[in-house]
Amino acid sequence: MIKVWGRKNSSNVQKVMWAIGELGLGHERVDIGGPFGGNKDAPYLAMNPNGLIPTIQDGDLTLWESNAIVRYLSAVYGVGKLQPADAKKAALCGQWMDWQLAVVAPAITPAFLGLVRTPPEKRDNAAIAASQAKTVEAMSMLEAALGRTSHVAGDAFTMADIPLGIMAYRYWQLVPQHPAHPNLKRWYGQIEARPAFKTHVSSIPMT
Ligand SMILES: N[C@@H](CCC(=O)N[C@@H](CS)C(=O)NCC(=O)O)C(=O)O
Repeated sequence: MIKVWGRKNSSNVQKVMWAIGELGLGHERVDIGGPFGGNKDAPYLAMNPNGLIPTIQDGDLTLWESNAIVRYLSAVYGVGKLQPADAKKAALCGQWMDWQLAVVAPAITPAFLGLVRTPPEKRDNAAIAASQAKTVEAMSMLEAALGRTSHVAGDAFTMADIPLGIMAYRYWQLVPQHPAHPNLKRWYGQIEARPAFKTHVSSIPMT
C-alpha cells in the first residue's frame, strides 16, 4: 500500500496519482497543502523538509520530489510499462522529465498564479504575458519533438508523458492564444483518452 500526501488539484500530486493509476497500485491519499494546510507542520516536515507536496511512503521508503516519485514507481512497478527496459530509452524519459521541472514549470507558474490564484484587480498582466510567451517557447520545442516521435520519449507511452501531459492540460487553459501545434494536439488527444489521466487530472478543476 502506497501512501501519498497531497491535495488532488496540485499538478505535482497529479503526476504521482496518474502514475499510480496507470500501474493499478493500491494506495491511500491524504489531503494536505493549500486549504488543507499541514505541510509546514513538524510531522510533515520530518518526512519532507521542503514543506511541499507530494510525499510518498512505500514500505520503509519516504520519498519527495514529484518526478523522482514517478521515476521510482516506474522503476519498481512499471518496467516495460512506464519505464522502458532499455537504459538509453529510460534516460531519454529522464531528460524530458527534468526539462519539465527545469524549464516548463518555471515558465508556466507565473501565469498559473496570476490567472488562477490572483483576483483580476490585483493581477500583474505584464508578468502573466511574459510567462505565457515563455511557455509558448517551451511548448514549441515539445511540438517539434512530437513531430519526430509519437510520444514524448519515443513511440510508446512512458513516464515522460506524465509530467508533460499535465503541463499541456494547463497550457491549453492558461495560454489560450497559442500557435496551432498540430503534433502537440495529436499527442494530447491520445493522452486525454487515458482513463488514469481522466480520473486524476482532467476531471479535476485547475484551482
Ligand atoms: N519540485 C517539487 C515542487 C513541489 C511543489 O511546488 N508543490 C506545490 C503544489 S504543486 C506545493 O507544495 N505548494 C504548497 C501547498 O500546496 O500548500 C515537486 O516536483 O514535487
